[in-house]
Amino acid sequence: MNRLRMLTGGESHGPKLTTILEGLPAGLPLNRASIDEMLRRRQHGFGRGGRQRIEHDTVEVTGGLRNGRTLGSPLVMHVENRDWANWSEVMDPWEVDQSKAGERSVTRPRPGHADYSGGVATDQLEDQRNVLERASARETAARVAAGAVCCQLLERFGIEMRSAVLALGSHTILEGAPTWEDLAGVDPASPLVTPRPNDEEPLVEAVRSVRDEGETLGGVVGLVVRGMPPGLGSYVHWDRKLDGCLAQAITSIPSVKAVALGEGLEVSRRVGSLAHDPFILGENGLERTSNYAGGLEGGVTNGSDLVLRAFFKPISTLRRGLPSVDLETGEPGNTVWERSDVTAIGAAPVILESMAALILADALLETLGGQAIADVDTSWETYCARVARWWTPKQKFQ
Ligand code: EPS
Repeated sequence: MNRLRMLTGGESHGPKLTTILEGLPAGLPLNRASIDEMLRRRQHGFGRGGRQRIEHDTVEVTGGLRNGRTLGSPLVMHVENRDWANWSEVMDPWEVDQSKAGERSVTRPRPGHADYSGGVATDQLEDQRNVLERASARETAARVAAGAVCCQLLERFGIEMRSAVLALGSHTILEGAPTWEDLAGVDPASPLVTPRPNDEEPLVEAVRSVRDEGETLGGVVGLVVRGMPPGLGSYVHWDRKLDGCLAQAITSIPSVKAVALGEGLEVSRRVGSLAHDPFILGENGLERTSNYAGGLEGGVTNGSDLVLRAFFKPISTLRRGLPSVDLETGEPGNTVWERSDVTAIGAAPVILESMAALILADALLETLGGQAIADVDTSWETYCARVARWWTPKQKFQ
């Protein structure tokens, strides 16, 4: 990212998670309820573990904001870990209660988690809790706080998002890349946040059945962004191409093992004439008869809806355990289960929105420049005027 920087800190069972988001223009009004609403959506979903009954994630801001407007200084946000109260003796930053630490220590790495690989990297294999506390997907709460802020910046310029669970395990609700209209029916309060809330019962049943077997499930999540102007990103350098930046941000979400841009998976099996999006001159300027590219060509937005899918592996903490080796004794043994989600797929749509919003807000600010929101607004008007012959914004900002 060239304009924004996001850093998160904190462990899953530490006192709190912290996000620092730097590079926002000064004077941007922020709505606290919208941030809390996205944090609430991240806690949602049928199949989540007991932790979500303990936590009530809300944002606390300690820097970079005054009277509801950004100051241009780093925005510092926190999300409290209520579960800290149950872990303070073994997670104390200065002095861990050694009589209790042993029963919480982890010596058999869970396949699929960072326990082994992260333990090797940081020489912490003797107690992999030192790794898993940070590698836990709880960290996504800190990302969602930043993503929610970025969404508010994008909304100012008429850029909106829709996201949903498209598949859970082998149950597919929506095949292929979603369109904006496909995701119109999403009810964020439905058990599994699919585009067809009335058809979710078999999915709920699937979660119940794998839960009874001590198993876990992953799935596919789709995102459509409407209102992105053409010309954001760059075709010039590999590390500035927007498709590459989005793919990096999205594959960094815990459990994501693949990402598809537009109909990237499907077009790989077609001939060229059925894989690209013809231009036509329509009523609203330059239009396309399809959107296989998912709004990105050459690493640059093309004015079509931005479409992507993320593929989540099943949660790697299984109640039934997975074969492992105790690295202290060298003895084989199954992984230990404490508590975990059967599936966290219900949380995935808002996490996907958040990471995409971060990258897209960065791209927008890079193109528009400006340290004051008034200058960003002026630059937006100039930009829209320049591309007006080809593209019209969905809505004008106030
Ligand atoms: C999570 C909190 C964690 C896990 C889950 C996500 O809490 P705990 O470890 O206390 O149960 O439920 O983390 C993982 C899925 C993972 O693989 O680490 C949360 O708040 O999202």
